Amino acid sequence: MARGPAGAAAVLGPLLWGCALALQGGMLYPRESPSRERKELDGLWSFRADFSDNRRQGFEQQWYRTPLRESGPTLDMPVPSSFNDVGQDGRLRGFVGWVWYEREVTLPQRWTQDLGTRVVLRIGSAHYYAIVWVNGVHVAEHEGGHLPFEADVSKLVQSGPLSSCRITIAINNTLTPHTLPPGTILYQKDTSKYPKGYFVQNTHFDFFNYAGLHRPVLLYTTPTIYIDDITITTGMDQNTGLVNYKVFVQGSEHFQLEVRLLDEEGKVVAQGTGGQGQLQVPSAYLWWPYLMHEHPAYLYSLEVRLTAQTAAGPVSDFYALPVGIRTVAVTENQFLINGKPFYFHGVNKHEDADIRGKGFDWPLLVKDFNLLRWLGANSFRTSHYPYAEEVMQLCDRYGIVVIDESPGVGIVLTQSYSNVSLQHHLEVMEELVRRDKNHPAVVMWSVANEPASYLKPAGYYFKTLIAHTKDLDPSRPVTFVTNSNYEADLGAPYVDVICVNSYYSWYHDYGHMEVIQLQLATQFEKWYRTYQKPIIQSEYGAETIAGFHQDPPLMFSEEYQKGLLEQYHLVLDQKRKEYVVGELIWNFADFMTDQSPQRAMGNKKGIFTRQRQPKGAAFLLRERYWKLANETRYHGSAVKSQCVGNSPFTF
Ligand code: GCB
Repeated sequence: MARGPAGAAAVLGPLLWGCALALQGGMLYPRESPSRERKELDGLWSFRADFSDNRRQGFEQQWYRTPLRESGPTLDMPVPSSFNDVGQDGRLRGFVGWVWYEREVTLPQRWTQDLGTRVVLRIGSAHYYAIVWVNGVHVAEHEGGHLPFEADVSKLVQSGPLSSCRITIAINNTLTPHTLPPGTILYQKDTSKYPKGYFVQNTHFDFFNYAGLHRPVLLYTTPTIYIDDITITTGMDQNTGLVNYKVFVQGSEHFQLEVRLLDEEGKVVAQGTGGQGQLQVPSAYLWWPYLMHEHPAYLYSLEVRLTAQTAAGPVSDFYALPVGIRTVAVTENQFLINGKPFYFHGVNKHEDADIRGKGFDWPLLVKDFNLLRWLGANSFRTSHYPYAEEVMQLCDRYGIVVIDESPGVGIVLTQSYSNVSLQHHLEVMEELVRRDKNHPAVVMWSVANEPASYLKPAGYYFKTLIAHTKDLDPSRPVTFVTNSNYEADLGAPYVDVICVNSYYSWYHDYGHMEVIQLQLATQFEKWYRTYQKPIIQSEYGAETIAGFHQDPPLMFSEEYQKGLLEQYHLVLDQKRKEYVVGELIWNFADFMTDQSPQRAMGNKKGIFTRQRQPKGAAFLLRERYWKLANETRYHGSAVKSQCVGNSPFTF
């Protein structure tokens, strides 16, 4: 990578606050600007699943070489969407192996003829392993189903007379002990019971392994000398907001950079030059969580302008990044945002809905945020993998605080603690931090959910993983979510906040709500006594079939869900006065899982149905969350009186 004139420390290179990353380049969200264009490729793609016995026919016959329709029959497949639930072929729903997507794109003439234009293909997420060709030429490979990746395709689209290009993406959803999440393929060899070659995919997590192109695919342009990445951290000095920036440039060593910070009215409040610096904003408006302040989620805009001289003439690139000024800190018994105690009253979610599976969908997303705000939820955890970038953007805009979780769910096999697995997990954290580091809504990283953290190698694994994550981003606390016993947990010594899941009177002592208070209080006391760290009840809940009623309550009825929640709340109300800093219900909505005798068409612990209709518990939680909001709201003086943010989401 090149270095700019602003000084070696200033810019460039895969360095984020001093820790060597394996990753090359940035992953800025593609935004339109005077120097950048976008072309969305959502819609219908051609599709074929490779049902051959070894699932490799597509490679043997090189399906990427010619249009997919020439190598066999194709289906219409919507993008973004999971492929599993859109068809009528039962074999496709549970398909394991390679599927092939293809799309022909017509490009604007300037993109194919102007050699000063860089054309980039960006895939928001392809679950799980993806190989990409453009016009039959291999351009990218990516492992991991929840984070974006890109390929510079300029040379390919600018090399011939064609004004169109053919994009082929092969995706494999197989999970192995070394993928994240891990899984195993079980071959059944007993031919008296199973047909020849029979295998199934086993996983150790509780959601359906939907697959396909789950998030937007697009082409975008930049100039050939371009802003590759920006890293922001923020702070406060009395009333002055501090915005530390680093800008990373690619394509030349000779350029100038100007940065300007604009408030919500478009007024410039600070400016600077060079690839690194600190902007000072007198009387800054802080980014506050929803319901913590009258004007939550105040966002400035950091405008970065790059100019360079080339033999062909001047080049400029322009990128605008939303910036929220806020601080995060953790004490022995508090979680602080802008120096004030913050109590998480929120949910755990899934990216999950009828038909589209994990496919990104704007109406669904906006509905979910409207429900969160109705509920009085101020936060959620991205259980159990990173969510779409557009979700994180809405969190920034609405003030919904996020615990950003990696796909490290179901790490229970010894093999999944090997060096190969750890290396991949480290890389995933690098990709996640690179993508989400600038979101003010993200206040903590979660490296995993319910790993077998009592296994011997777990101590080294989590020590390394958490240390690396802190090196990548010293500005945020790090956790992982545990369900193990406080004294057996080998990862807990390394986390900043204890996040603990428990299901009293559901998976244990089922039907006996009378034990909840005692068991929950004991849980909190033991964890706190051992570690003296703030605790979040990161999951609790009960399976509930909407419309099942039983009084006195029985399991699976709406009354039982409410009753169980109420028992938890009694203890949470005591312990939040001491060191409990949050409660996240499991789950926001019902969601699809693998088929099993324990699951009736998926997990039904939602307080909303999968179609986002409330169960009785949603009203109970709504009353509680609004009460908590009114109790914990910050009635600050200085900052409050200066805030003029125009966010409509006041209360
Ligand atoms: C858990 C898991 C979550 C499951 C949930 C349940 O502890 O973290 O993924 O869905 O329990 O309902 O069993």
